[in-house]
Amino acid sequence: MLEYLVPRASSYAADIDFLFDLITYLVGFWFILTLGYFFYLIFRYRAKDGQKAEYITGETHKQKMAIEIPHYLILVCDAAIIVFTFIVWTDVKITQPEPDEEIRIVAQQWAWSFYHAGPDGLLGTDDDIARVDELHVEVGKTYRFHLESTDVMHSFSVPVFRLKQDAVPGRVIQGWFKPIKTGEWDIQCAEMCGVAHGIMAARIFIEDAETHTAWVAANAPTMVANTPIQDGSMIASNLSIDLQLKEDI
Ligand SMILES: [Cu+2]
Repeated sequence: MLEYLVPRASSYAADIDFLFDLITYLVGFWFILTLGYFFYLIFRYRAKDGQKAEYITGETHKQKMAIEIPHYLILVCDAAIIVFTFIVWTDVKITQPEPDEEIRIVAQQWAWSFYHAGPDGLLGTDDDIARVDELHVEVGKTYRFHLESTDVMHSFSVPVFRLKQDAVPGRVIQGWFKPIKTGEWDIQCAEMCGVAHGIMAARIFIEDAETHTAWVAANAPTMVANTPIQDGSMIASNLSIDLQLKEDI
């Protein structure tokens, strides 16, 4: 159902959806069972002609068991959720697979700057392609991103990836994703970051190898600044910025 509402476009999207499903089914099962039992008891022990509604103290062995057995079963369900969450968390957030390419993402009030590696496939070189609110990636490649913020806390959210990562001023946070489906999708800021937070959106373009290579070739900067910019207000580390970004801003 989640896939029907929001497609899965990353290698780990199905794992995240599995956790949502697991929690929904387990909580839903106990919710229906508990309320069903609750209303059954209300009906069963209600007041009738010549008989008062029964008051149960819950002190007999049988009554205690009716509480304790479901209690322990729910703890088992909790443990299952924790185990599966730990496995998925380790895969998505702890393990950092060897990337095919790297991307630098800079959040600011209220836009996203994306620095693509360019034709040489290396980030931080003169042929990097910088774009505002536009991220281009190739399907099937593993990407490591370096996420920064220049002002307040933001959150890099790509719903089709089931990816959400806070951007924290003063830190460079690494993460990864592997797109598995071509298309054009939303990127959102998922952290209240000021008056224009609601319109801090961008687009991700997941392209096949041919389209992506053509995009890189067509957009690689011809004139670049040779000296890394040291201005800490916009660029937190010593990566170069091309002229295209200045035009875009
Ligand atoms: Cu934001």
